[in-house]
Amino acid sequence: MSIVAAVATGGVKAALSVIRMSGEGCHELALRLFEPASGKPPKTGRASFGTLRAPDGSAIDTCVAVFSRAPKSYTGEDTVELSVHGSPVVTAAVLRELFALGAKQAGPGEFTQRAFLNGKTDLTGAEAIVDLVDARTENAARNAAAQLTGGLLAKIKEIYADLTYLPAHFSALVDFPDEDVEPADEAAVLETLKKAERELAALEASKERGRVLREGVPAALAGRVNAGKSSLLNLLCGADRAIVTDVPGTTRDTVETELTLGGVLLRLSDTAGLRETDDPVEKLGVERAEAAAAGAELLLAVFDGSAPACADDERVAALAAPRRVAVINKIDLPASPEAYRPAGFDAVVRVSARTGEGVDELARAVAELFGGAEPPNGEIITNLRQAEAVSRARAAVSRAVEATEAGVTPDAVLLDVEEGLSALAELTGASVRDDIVEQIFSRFCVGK
Ligand SMILES: Nc1nc2c(ncn2[C@@H]2O[C@H](COP(=O)(O)OP(=O)(O)OP(=O)(O)O)[C@@H](O)[C@H]2O)c(=O)[nH]1
Ligand SMILES: [Mg+2]
Repeated sequence: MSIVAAVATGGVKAALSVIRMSGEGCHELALRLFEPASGKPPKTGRASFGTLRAPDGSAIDTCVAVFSRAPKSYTGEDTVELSVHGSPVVTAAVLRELFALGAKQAGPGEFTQRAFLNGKTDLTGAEAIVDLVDARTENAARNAAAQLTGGLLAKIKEIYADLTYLPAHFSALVDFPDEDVEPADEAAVLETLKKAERELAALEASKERGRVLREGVPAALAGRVNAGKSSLLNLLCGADRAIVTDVPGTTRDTVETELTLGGVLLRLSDTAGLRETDDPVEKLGVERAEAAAAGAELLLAVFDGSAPACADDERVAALAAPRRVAVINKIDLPASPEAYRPAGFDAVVRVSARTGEGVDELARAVAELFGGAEPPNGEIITNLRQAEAVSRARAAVSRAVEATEAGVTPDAVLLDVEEGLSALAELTGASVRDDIVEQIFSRFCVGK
C-alpha cells in the first residue's frame, strides 16, 4: 500500500496537532524530515523528540514522533505520528514536505480502512470511532466506547457461533443421508434458533435507542400563554435563549435548541402559547406550535400550577405525541386549587422554572422514557447499515424457526440459517463487498 499522510486533528489552531502517516517505507520518509534530538534512530513504539527540517535545513517545528512497526500499529502497517505545534501553517508545511517526498494525501477514513483491511478492527469497531467522535451526549460516547471495545461484536459473535453449529450438523444430514448421522435433536435445534431469534430481535429493537443516542429526540414545549414555556427552555439550556416577559403571547416563532436532559439529547422547540387569537402574527405562531407538537416525539405540556385551569389547557392536553410529559410549573407560587389536573400523560412532574426546583425530576422522567437512565453497554445498533443487516439476519432466522416448527426438512432450514449467518458476517465485516467498505469509510473524516 502506498504511503498516506494527513492531519488527524483538524485544521484548527490548537496547542498540538497530530500528523499521521501510514504505509511501508514511511519511517524512512519521515527520517528525511525528522532529526531526532538523541542523534540516534527513533525506537519503535516510543516517543522521540526532535526537529522537523525543510530540505534547506531550516527548522519547521520541533515535535514528538512515534514510529510504529507493522503489525503493532493502528493501521497494522508501519506508521509515524508527529505531534507538532498546533498551527495550521505548521501542519500545512509539514504535509507539503511529506507530499514532496512521495506521501499521498489520505482519503476520508483511510487509516481506519487500512486498520480494517489488516484485521485490526471489525466494521462495528470502525463505525464506533465515527460515533465516538460525533457523540453529543455522554451516553452516546459511552455506548460508542463500549462498541469500540467490542461490545456489539461480542454479542454478534455469540449469536453467530450458536447458529454455525446448525449448518455443520444439517450438512452432515443432507450430504450423507445414507450414513447413520445422529439426527439433530429437533427440540435443541429449535431452541438454538429461537434463542438467536430473540437476541437478534432485541438488537433490532435497540436501533430505536441507537437513533436517540445519535440524533437525539425532537421535543416540543407547548402550553397556554404565560405558562412558563420560554422560562423552562432557558432554564433547561442554561442560557437566555428565548424572550421571557409577563405579556401573554410573548413567543411567536418557534425557538429550537439542543440540550441534554436526563442524559438524553433533546432538540427542543419553544412555541407560541396556545390560545384563540385574532392577531394574524400570533395565529401563525399558534399554527407553528401545533406543527412542532405534531412532529415531536416528546411533548412537554406546560401548565401553570398557580392559576385556574382554562380551555387552552384542554387544548394542550389534547396534543398527541408518542411520549407526553405534563409539567406543572410555578410551584414556587401558592398552588391554585382550580389548577389544571393532567391525566393520560406518561409522567407528571412539578417544577419551578424560576427556582429550578423539580428539574431533576423532569430529567428523570425523560431518562426513563428514552432509556437514558441505564448506561448503554454498546450492544446497540447505531446506524442504518447495522440495522439493515440485523433485520435481514432476524428475518432469516425467523423463517428457519417457522420452517422447523412446521417440520420442514433440514436442507430448507439450512438455507435460511446460512442467509442469517451471511447477514451477520456483513455486519462485522467478516465478509463484505469492497464497494460497501468504501462507502462506510467515506463517511469518516480525513485523518481518521
Ligand atoms: N413565579 C414564577 N414565575 C414564572 C415561572 N415560570 C415563568 N414565570 C413567569 O411567567 C411569565 C411568563 O413566562 P414565559 O416563560 O414568558 O411564559 P411562556 O409560556 O413562554 O409565555 P408565552 O410565550 O407568552 O406563551 C414571566 O413573567 C415569567 O417570569 C415560575 O416557575 N415561577
Ligand atoms: Mg414564550
